[in-house]
Amino acid sequence: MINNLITGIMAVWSFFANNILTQPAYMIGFIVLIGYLLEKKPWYDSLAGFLKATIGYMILMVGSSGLVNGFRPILTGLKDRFHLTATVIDPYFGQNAVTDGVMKTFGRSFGDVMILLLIAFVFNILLVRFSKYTKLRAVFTTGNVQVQQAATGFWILLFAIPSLNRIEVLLVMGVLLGLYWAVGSNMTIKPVQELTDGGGFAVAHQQMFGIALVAWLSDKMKKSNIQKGKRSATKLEDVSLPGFLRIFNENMVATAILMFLFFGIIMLVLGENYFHQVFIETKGVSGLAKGASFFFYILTTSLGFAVNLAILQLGVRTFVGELTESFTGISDTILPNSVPGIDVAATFAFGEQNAVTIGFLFGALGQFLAIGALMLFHSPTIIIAGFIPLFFDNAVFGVIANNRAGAKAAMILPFFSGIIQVVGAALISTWIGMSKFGGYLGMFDWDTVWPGFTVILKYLGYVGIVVVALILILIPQLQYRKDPKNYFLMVEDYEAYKEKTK
Ligand code: ASC
Repeated sequence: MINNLITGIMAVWSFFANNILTQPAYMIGFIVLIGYLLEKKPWYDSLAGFLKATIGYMILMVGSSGLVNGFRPILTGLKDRFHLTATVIDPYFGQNAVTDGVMKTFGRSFGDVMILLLIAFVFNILLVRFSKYTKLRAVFTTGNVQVQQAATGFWILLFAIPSLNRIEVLLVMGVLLGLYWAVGSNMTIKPVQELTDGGGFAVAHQQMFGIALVAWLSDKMKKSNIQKGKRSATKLEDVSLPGFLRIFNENMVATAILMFLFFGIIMLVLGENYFHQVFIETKGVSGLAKGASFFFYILTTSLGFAVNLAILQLGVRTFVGELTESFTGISDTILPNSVPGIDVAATFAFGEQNAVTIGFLFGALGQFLAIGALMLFHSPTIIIAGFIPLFFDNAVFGVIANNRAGAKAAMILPFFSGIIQVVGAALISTWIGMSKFGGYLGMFDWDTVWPGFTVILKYLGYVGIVVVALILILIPQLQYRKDPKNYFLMVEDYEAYKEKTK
């Protein structure tokens, strides 16, 4: 009887997880639908909202996967072209490395992802349901990255405390991940609300502590500028370029020129022949056909960056309004004082567009310097820059830094982030033994915060689990204590919040 019940629950959950949770477009669509139904909107308006939100999110994914599919092969091409044994930092490579290596390394297989997601997701919702005590205000809805994080978290836990049995691993990881999702996305609320002028969402992705850190450092930079008697720092949008450089003020033009230079150089280094080879290997799906112009191939590829960015932003504009409006249905009833946490790419439609490009390029500069240093010092693990950490982490850091402290911060902070990503990923992936399997998740929090947790778990064992959980539980309490009066107002009514904190 009980067994049947559990099987039934798991079947329903698997259906939900496979078709909705890990397909964030539907996840966001259904959140909008439920929100409108709770607001008692007519069914046809609710349906329209569901469709608009789902389609908008799908458009966002077209842009974001267009970027990833177009530019990931160019970066990983460096590995093939120069026959390097290297670890690629990319969430999908990281997930494959777990699938491939976890049996060989620990004699375990990772078959319980869905159960782990269930525990973590439900725990996240409960933490927000009891926001009065937990001070947590955001629900993580980005299912595609939840799976990647669950896989890497599974590896980290087995590495740190190998004596845990199957059920214990699931429970411990479920609680720690659920806490990380709730606490991390909660930390992004203030910078994201300020960036979007009350957009009513948080970031639920892989650089949430990074966003909070960048916001904090930007504010420090701004303050020290003001103390030094300078006016507040110039934002990218206010930089007035002289003469012909004016064309860089136009975001599409700036992106096109900068990406042409950036990817043009890398593609020249890879060489025309390399792309002919790709053409043959992929049976013409990508790469350069014999006889076609290499110059125009480079141009088309580079312009594709601006194209995909524009698509991505259109997607965000399509769904964000629906999400903001409908979510009050949820935050007025079942989850008071809450916002949805969504894909980081949503932030790229706000603030200064050139900050996206600047963040990416300065992150790349930092990463390439750090990779050069790894080679110079004969590091046992060489890292290959993956497009996803390079772009999605550093672009949001650029946007947030520019929004709070201006152009200089939008260059300096992503630059250091690039260095940290490479060094952090090299250290952690070597230590826990993932580098051997060719990939590591490599996003900012997983190069900084999670390595820190790994040290605690490895050296304190069971006590370490409690310590990590306590650290996470404490963070929102400290945030709350800094401004108890406005802490919840910031998500309940942003206009009123602005009035009161002016
Ligand atoms: C990730 C990941 C992706 C992208 C995408 C960005 O971490 O796994 O597919 O970033 O979410 O829009």
